[in-house]
Amino acid sequence: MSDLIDGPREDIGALLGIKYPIIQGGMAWIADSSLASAVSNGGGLGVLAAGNAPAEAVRAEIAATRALTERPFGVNVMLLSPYVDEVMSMLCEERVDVVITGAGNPGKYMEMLKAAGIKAIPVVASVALAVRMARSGADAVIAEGQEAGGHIGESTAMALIPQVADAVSIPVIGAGGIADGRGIAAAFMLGAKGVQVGTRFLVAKECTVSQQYKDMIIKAKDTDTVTTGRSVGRPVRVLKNRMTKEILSLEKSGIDADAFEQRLAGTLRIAAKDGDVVNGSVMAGQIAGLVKKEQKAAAIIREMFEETKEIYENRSFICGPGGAISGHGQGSL
Ligand code: TUI
Repeated sequence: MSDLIDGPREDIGALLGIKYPIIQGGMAWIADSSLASAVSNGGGLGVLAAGNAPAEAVRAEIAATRALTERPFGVNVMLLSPYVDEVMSMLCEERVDVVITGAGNPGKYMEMLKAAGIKAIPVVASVALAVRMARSGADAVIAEGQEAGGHIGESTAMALIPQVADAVSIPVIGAGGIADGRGIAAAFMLGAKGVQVGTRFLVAKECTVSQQYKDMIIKAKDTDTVTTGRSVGRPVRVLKNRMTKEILSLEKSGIDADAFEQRLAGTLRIAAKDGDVVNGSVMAGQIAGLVKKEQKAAAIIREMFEETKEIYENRSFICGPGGAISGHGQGSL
């Protein structure tokens, strides 16, 4: 089969030096050299998570990834990290290919990233931030809907992606709720030129997250995620468990932001690394219910784009005889 649909691949493929227009979510405590190199070797853009790690720990992970792949990969910088300044300086020294930012406005780092020749791709949750980022030199933006796992904004992907696509002329990458070819095709239809996928890669064979975390994703159904932290302005989507029950009840009783952060500290690590998915934060997107098995990262990518291609080739938009049910291939109305 030919590789893909021409338009979307050309833009993001040329920009990032990848075959498939797919970026792996840079999930804190999870996205390491094993997962990132597997995704890059599979033709997508693998991404390391800097999370809350100090610069030297991230530098070591970059070296480990470079030993495992010759293809481009990125680093996700979580802007709430206490180490964000030193991590950004180190990334410029290392001249990584791509920096993706999340959970904030990376405006003050844009100039140094550009000067180091690094592609800067902020995650945005609003049109306003997308426009500001485009003006300050971002190479693309990731428009992430609140279907996503982890730290989220308010808008859904369905509403956010087309509005961001209309507002900026740089490429828009869709994210939030995408785990198969239907999600990719939908994001393209909304104006995205590529996608970012997190939850599906959590169950990649090369993903080193705890087996308990993977099993919880595989067993999840559509209604199994919940958003904690809305009351303190830090909304985070996670799978429901004993910990989220307690957190939500603390929020109902009016816990303040500092006490809330203290209660949550370390909970992602214990789920991701120690496998305690009862007391830990099992961050995952609403699409977890669609994710049913472990597969190699390269197989996930191939399968998703085979599905996308199939949808593109068989599209038709009219019901009834001569339309969607019997028609195929032409895409005409
Ligand atoms: O960053 C993420 N997702 C994350 S980071 C993370 S680590 C963490 N651990 C514990 C508590 C909190 C975080 C887990 N998941 N996604 C990217 C993302 N960024 N989604 C939404 C946003 C976003 C939201 C608002 C970006 C910018 C923004 O507004 C900034 C502004 O100033 O306008």
